[in-house]
Amino acid sequence: MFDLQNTDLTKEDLKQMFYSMLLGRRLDERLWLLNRSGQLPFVISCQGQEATQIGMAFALKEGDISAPYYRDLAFITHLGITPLETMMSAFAKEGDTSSGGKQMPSHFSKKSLGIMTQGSCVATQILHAVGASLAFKMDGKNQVAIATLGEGSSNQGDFHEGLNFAGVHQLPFICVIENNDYAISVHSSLQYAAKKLSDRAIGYGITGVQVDGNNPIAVYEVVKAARERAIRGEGATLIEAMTTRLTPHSSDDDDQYRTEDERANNKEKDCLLLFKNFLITKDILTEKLIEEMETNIKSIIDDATNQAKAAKYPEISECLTHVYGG
Ligand SMILES: Cc1ncc(C[n+]2csc(CCOP(=O)(O)OP(=O)(O)O)c2C)c(N)n1
Ligand SMILES: [Mg+2]
Repeated sequence: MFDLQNTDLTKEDLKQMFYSMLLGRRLDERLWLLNRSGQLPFVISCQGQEATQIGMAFALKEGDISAPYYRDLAFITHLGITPLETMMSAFAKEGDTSSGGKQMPSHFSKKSLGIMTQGSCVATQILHAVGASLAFKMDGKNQVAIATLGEGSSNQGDFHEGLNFAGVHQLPFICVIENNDYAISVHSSLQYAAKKLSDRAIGYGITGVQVDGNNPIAVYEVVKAARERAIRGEGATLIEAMTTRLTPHSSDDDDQYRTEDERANNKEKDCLLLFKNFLITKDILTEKLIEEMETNIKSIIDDATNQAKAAKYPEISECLTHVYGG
């Protein structure tokens, strides 16, 4: 399933890809441990979607704008939101760079990294990112805006409006659907009747591509090609990455709507294990190197956890800063 012939990724890049996927996974796992031991109120996971997220992160360039969704922990960590900042957000501490400890966790944003602020209503980020791509076009900048969302969210009106507008104006915009087959408990067979969501691109007059979301190299290649088309003035791309959600929807979901068999089969589709085995077969990774990565990552996550636990909560007087109400 992995193809090294048609990629410009070097062995070092592939190692770095694996490291970023591993960091995302271990950080996510730590958040669950903290939740299950009663220390954190809420977790929503990237587990199973790291290959898609790191593939697309590798294809972006400095100055691009991204509007991620709540599952994109591996993506935003690779872009530069640190594990410490993630922990500050999870513990609702003042040092949370997304909201100063006020927003729910996983509403990622950081201005200096071009990561737009996001709301909780799914698919609204499409409109924001399309707006950013319009600004890039008007300013004559060689940059793209990228938005991600789940397949369930792609049935919202905002998705249609955003992609239609991007198609009409040939904007440098990339939309990545992380299709994990579920919208909370609702299976994709009850979400849409289309064979492929990427086919919706035809209706917007843009390019549509479906890709194996368990393969970071393939995702990198399609996002890189989409970026190059956008920079050449050839408009937007809709990418549908087929992934697997390895956890329940969130820490408040018990996942009982999936059978034991389905959950067991999902483990065989774990992108981290598939990529690891491939890189070992190709002598790009060794068990020793993976051990070193694990040790390094554990120490980064331990430090982030301890520092965030010890950090200050925001002042009560800050409660309504940047909060708007009708
Ligand atoms: C407009 C809107 N409707 C409903 C919700 C509640 N909600 C949050 S996540 C979610 C499921 C989204 O599923 P999908 O888009 O497939 O993303 P996934 O969680 O599977 O990655 C829903 C219904 C919401 N946040 N916003
Ligand atoms: Mg989904």
